[in-house]
Amino acid sequence: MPMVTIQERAPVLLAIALALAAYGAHADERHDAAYGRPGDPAKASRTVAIDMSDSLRFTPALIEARKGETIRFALKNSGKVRHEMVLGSSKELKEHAALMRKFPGMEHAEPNRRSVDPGKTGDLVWQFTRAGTFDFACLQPGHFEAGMRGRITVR
Ligand SMILES: [Cu+2]
Repeated sequence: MPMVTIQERAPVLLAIALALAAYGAHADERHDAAYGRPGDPAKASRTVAIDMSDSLRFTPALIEARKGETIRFALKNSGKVRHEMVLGSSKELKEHAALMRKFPGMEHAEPNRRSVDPGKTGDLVWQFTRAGTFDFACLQPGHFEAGMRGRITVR
């Protein structure tokens, strides 16, 4: 009976582990420094409703925030496939999208990410601690590349 041994799989597992480690290092840095941190839902100063659709767009795709503000993003998936909101810099999101394309099954929970099943709703609460321009995107395979992204300007 043919069997796949752990030795045969090792290079693939190692590649995934390295990719995740590299991404994790970015993620830690980002959560503390780059654009803010996971927000306390009780401290959200306002709610921004965002629709995610199978036309692979966020509505709205441009959001403005004030430095220090905690926003509750009320996400609605009005499509028939899964969508998600992932916050990050455009460079990080691009790298992460490439990883998702390579390893489509690779979904992991992160505080800057909220996946929503078709027809469902979900919240992502974030505190924007720095001024600047940041991005968000859907990293379901192919969605980022099709233009499912948006921008947040923090003043
Ligand atoms: Cu999507």
